[in-house]
Amino acid sequence: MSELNKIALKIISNGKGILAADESNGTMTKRLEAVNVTSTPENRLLFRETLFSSEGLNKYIGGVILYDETINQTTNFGKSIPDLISSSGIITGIKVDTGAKTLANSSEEKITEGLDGLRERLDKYYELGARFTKWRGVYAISDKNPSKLSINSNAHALARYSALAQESKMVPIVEPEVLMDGNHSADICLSKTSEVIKKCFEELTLHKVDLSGIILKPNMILAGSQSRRKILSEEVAQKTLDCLKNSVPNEVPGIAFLSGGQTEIEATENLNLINKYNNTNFIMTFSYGRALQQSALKVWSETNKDIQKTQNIFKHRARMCTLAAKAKWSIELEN
Ligand code: 5MM
Repeated sequence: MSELNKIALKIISNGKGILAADESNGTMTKRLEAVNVTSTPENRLLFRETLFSSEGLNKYIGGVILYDETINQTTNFGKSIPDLISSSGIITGIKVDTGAKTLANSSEEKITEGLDGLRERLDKYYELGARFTKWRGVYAISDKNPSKLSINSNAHALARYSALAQESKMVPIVEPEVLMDGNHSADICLSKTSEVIKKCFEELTLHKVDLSGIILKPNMILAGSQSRRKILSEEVAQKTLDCLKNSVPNEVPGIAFLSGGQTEIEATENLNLINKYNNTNFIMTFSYGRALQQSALKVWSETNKDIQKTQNIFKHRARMCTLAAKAKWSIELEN
């Protein structure tokens, strides 16, 4: 078993998942302002520090993905954030892309940037304590998109990033996110997502990436958020499994889904059913941002930043997701 494979398994085994707390400052500002909190470095740190110091979090969370600002911050008790995370037995991860920019010659689409100087940045993050990394390619569905150009160029970037991350002894999370926005059907989402994931693995293979030392972070197969042809959770699970069975090589140890704008309960229920019907060798778990933090952020803002209440809500969500990753969740447990 390679070192990278061991790290990947440590992050996602036994129902554990990943907390995606890697919102860039722009996104975090939107999240904080939505609950009437001013987005300052201190407030961003305070909320995240509250989550990361929740007692017993390591029963549910195997890895936390940070943003560059956070990995360089020190808690109000004088501990560095990576030290706080590793002292509770959780592995520190870091988002290393620098964001999705307009793709030349396909102006409605995005290409994720961040390859220039990446090798040097990776070394710095390893020194700070990171042992896994994340890069997100983003694809929107419309009549003609995602185009071949965006599928090929984002897959190429994901592969070059992954090879560099592994060279620096860190596990790459490969995140090709086909967005929920739009009125497309679930079947269109299935065919586009399959095409995107297959191209990613073609490029990862070409770039000699060790597939046993990555984690795939895909979207689930859903109808577009403006579609009137919504499908039931059972179908979401079956279509998601069909997609992954046909597009992900067997060497990949695990798949950690993004929530992508689903509600907390939807993201939990769908993951539970995916695990109930899982007929693959892949570990199927979560790498949620909004579906782990939304209620906690609301309570934090409404209770004048009450640490205990915020941690209780957050740990409840993390526990529910862990139960879903073991196919042991039910709606009754929510109360
Ligand atoms: C946490 O949000 C990440 C994106 O942040 P920026 O857009 O600010 O760079 C995102 O990549 C996230 O990790 C995944 O999309 C999963 O988050 P959700 O909320 O979709 O589960």
